[in-house]
Amino acid sequence: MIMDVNQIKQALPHRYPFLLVDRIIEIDPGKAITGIKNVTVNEQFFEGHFPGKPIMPGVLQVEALAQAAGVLVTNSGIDGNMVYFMSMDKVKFRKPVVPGDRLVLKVAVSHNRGKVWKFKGEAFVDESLVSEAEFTAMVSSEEF
Ligand code: BDE
Repeated sequence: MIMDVNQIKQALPHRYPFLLVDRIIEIDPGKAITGIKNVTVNEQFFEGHFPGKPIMPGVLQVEALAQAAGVLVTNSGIDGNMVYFMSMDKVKFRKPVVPGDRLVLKVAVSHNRGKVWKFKGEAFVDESLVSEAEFTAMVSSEEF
């Protein structure tokens, strides 16, 4: 394990019920990161999505990928930075994610020119790709 949840909370401002990364298991600083989100039956969103048919919202899977990207930026040797997500493209939700699934969040930097960073994110359960997205963030120490 590279980062536990307390270390992740030092890197990200997100908190319950919106912190969606439990653990970081691999980092290639400035290049790639692998995080884990353990999906439990007790997730607040399962109350409403959907009653009697718990499925993790795909938009929260891409949020989890974006959070993992945020941790990657904070581990890239530039400190005091904020990460502002600006766009997502080529988003695909391929399989339902259900209670008990272990989401493996893989994010790689695909472009980094100054403040503009682009990422490719893929979420897996076991060996299956369940969702994916490309997304862009502005990295800056200034307020947006
Ligand atoms: C979601 C994302 C990617 N691939 C498949 C799915 C999926 O199976 N969604 N299913 C939603 C769903 C919602 C309700 Br309400 C329902 O009664 C049932 Br039967 C469903 O499959």
